[in-house]
Amino acid sequence: MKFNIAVIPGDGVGPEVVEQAKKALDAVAEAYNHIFIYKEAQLGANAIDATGGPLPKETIEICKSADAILFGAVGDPKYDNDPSAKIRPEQGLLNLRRELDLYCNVRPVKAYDNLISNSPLKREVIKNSDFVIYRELTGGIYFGEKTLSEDKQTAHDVSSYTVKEISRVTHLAFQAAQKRKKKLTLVDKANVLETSRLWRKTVSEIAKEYKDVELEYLFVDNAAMKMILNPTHFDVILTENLFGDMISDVASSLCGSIGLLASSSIGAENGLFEPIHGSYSQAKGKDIANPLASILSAAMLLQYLGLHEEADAIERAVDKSLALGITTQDIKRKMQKSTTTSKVGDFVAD
Ligand code: GGG
Repeated sequence: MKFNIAVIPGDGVGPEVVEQAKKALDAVAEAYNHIFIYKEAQLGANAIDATGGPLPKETIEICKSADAILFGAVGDPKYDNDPSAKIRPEQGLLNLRRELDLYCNVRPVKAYDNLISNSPLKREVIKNSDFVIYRELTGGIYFGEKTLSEDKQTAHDVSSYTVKEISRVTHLAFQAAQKRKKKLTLVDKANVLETSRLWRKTVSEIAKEYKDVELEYLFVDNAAMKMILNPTHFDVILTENLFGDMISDVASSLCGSIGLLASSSIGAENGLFEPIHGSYSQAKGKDIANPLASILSAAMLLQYLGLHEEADAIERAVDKSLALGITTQDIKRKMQKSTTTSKVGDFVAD
C-alpha cells in the first residue's frame, strides 16, 4: 500500500530521532511491500528562523494532505531565557494541534522489565505497570486568553473547557478502557477548579453509556503520588491538557527514561505521532538522544494506518534492543556501554 507521510523534524534533537523513526518505517516498507512517501515541513524555532513564524502555511497544507504526520520536537532555550519574546516555537505545535483539531493525545506507559533497575523506584512497585494517559489536547489553559498588564505586574492565563470538548475525548478514553482492564481514572482538581467540576459532571454522565467500565476520580496531586507509589493502580487515565502534560513526565520515571515514551495526537481527520520529550537542545548534534520514543511513535503511526503487524514488528525490535542493551546513555545499565542514537536506529531497522 502507498501512504503520504508528513515529516516535521522540528528543533533540537528532533531531526536526529525522527531520522531513526524513518529508518524503521523504511525497513517496514521493504519487508511488507509498502510505499511511504515523505514530505518534510518546518515548525518551531527552525521555522521562525526561515519564515519569521513558528507554523508556516505550507506546513499546515502538507499535514492536511498527508495520511499521517511524524513529528520530532519543538523548543529552543534562547526563547526560554527571553521572557519578552513575542513569538515562541511551542506556539507552532499548539497551533498545528488546533488547526488540525488533534484533540486526543494518547500516551502509553509501561515499565520494561529489563529497565526496571534504571528507575529510581523499587522493582516490586513498578513491575507490571501498564497504563495509558488520554490527555485532552486542544483546550484548557494552554489555549485560553493570555494577558500581561501594561505595568507588567499582573499576568493571566485563562482555563476554559466546553462540554463538547470534554465529551469527545472522554468517549475515546472509555472505549480504550473497554478494550483494556475496564478502569478509567479521571484526574482533575475538582476541589478547587470550576473547569474540573465541569469535567466530573460531564464524565459521570457519559459513564452511564459505559457501565462495564469502573470510573474513579483522583485529584491531580494525589494521582501524581499514586503513580509513584502504586502505578499498577492505573489502567486508563483521562485528564485535561495541563495535568496530562505534567503527569506523563511523572509517568516517564517508571520507564527509566522519558526517551521511551511515544504518543499519538488524534483528531477526526488527522493523526500526529511524536515522542513526548521536548527538543533537548543540549544534546543536539551529539548523536546521544534516545530515539526509541520516536521509533515507537512511528509504530503508533502504523497502528493508525491499520498496519498492525508492521507496528508489532517495530515494537518487537525495540524490545530486543532493550533486552540486548543496545541503548543510549540515558538507559544504560551498570557495567554496560551505551551506543549512539543512529546505531540504536540501525539496530531496530535491521
Ligand atoms: N515532542 C514533544 C515536544 O516537542 N514537546 C515540547 C513542548 O513544549 N510541548 C508542549 C506540549 O506538548 O503541550
